[in-house]
Amino acid sequence: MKGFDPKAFKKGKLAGVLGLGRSGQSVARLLLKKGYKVLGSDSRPKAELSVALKGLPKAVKWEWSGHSERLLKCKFVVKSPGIKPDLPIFKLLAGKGIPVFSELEIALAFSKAKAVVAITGTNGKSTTTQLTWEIFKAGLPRGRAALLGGNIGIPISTTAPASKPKDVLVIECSSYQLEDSSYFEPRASAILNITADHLDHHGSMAAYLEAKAKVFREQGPGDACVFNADDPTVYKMSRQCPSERLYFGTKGPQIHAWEEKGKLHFKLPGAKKETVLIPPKLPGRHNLENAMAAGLLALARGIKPAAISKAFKTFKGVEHRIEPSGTVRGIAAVNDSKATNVDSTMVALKAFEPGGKRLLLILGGLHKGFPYTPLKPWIEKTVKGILTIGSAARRIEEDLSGLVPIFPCGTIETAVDTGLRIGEKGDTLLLSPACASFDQFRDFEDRGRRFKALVAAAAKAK
Ligand code: UMA
Ligand code: ADP
Repeated sequence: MKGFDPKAFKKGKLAGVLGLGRSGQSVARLLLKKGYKVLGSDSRPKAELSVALKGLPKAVKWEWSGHSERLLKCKFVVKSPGIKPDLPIFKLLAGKGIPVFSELEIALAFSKAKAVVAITGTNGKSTTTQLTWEIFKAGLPRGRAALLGGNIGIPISTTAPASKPKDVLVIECSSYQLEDSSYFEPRASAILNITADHLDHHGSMAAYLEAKAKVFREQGPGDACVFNADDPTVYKMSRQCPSERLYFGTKGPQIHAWEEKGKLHFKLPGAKKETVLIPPKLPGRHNLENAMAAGLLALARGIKPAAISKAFKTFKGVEHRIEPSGTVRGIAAVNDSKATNVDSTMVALKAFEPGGKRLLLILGGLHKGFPYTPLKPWIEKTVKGILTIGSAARRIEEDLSGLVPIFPCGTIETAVDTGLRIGEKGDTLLLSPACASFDQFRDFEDRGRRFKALVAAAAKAK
């Protein structure tokens, strides 16, 4: 089936919504508005869910503490991205021939705007999506809007249905959302990088890669996909891409965006001249890559270089991504709470390499199953002390022992306190934990805000 077709499912029929988090609630509202009866289903207990669903229209019926066979009465079901695909309910639904769609597919089926720009990758999605959105906002002619949504935290089923036909949807796509989509055809897309992540959800690296590839699988002539040529996995994948391939990376004959002496150069296939732009003022090579990807997406859709340049100039980055968070007694605090895997922490350490060995690094949280040893060379170059927190602490201490002093702190409160106590003027206290946050915090945003609040309190108290 080519995605969700509203004509195939008449109004008044029962639609199931599996998972009533942000995307589930948003899509439930949308389906209700479009005339369907809606049955929501969530694994949380009744008491907790009642609070979470307070604002949901009464017409949306819901069940709690699991997904029952009531769902088999539905004509179709929408799956929330975080729900694992191997739950028994999916077998039962398949057995009855009840199709399961992603929230993304439902949102796009009811979107008037059909032009989609989609960004995926293991790291850098939110930063690149936000920057791309800002470029399109600056570059689209009057009367055409750029709308932001997806994994960035704004369900696309909230944004897309309000669009006008000539608007552009800029969507951050997670591997979960892509995996769940049977049909997705963005006009322009990007794969920023790929390293092992979320394998507990997808089951294997092959399944993770296949999910990511959906960002270009259904594209055709006139469409484009942007790839990181320096990432061997991404480059290999690009060979399967049926649309125009645009590459960013180290300067070379096949490269359409590269960095040279601090400036970004762009040259699309067939272009006579290079476009040379000053990148956003953000730390690290990774942010140059994000800017190259965003620039290529914009140029591929006909946005003028002046608009890209304007957005580059004003872009301040996204909260919780190597975010400067104040100074206490000459020690700079930096919040990189979004570094939820080893790879993104490595990227942060690389960004601090020019500063030498001045980092006090807070590591830890919920262990994701991968070793911390790949951090070793970067720790040796940039870190003077490690402060561990959370349930992953023991594993981190084992993996990284013998390099630099390690201070087991347990909580973020103790880590900030210790870091500021042992640090000297000119050092940086960096929260870049390489772990998920769920053992001690609601999510990475909660962790980042807590860190910033502790630093602010220490600054006040000094
Ligand atoms: N639930 C069930 N059954 C289960 C498991 C969960 O009913 O077996 C319920 C939970 O009780 C909860 C709901 O499902 O009520 C949660 O659904 P969800 O995990 O799909 O999360 P949402 O709140 O809908 O948020 C999702 C994205 N979350 C995930 O993919 C995990 C958000 O990305 C996204 O911003 C939002 O949709 C809007 O599009 C967050 C994320 O962590 C930021 N993404 C991952 C990442 O970036 O690494 C992929
Ligand atoms: P995502 O949405 O994919 O998680 P973010 O933009 O939120 O990406 O950044 C997540 C983490 O990865 C942050 O710690 C950030 O500093 C780091 N990061 C950002 N861009 C890149 C990149 N291109 N490559 C690797 N890491 C990156």
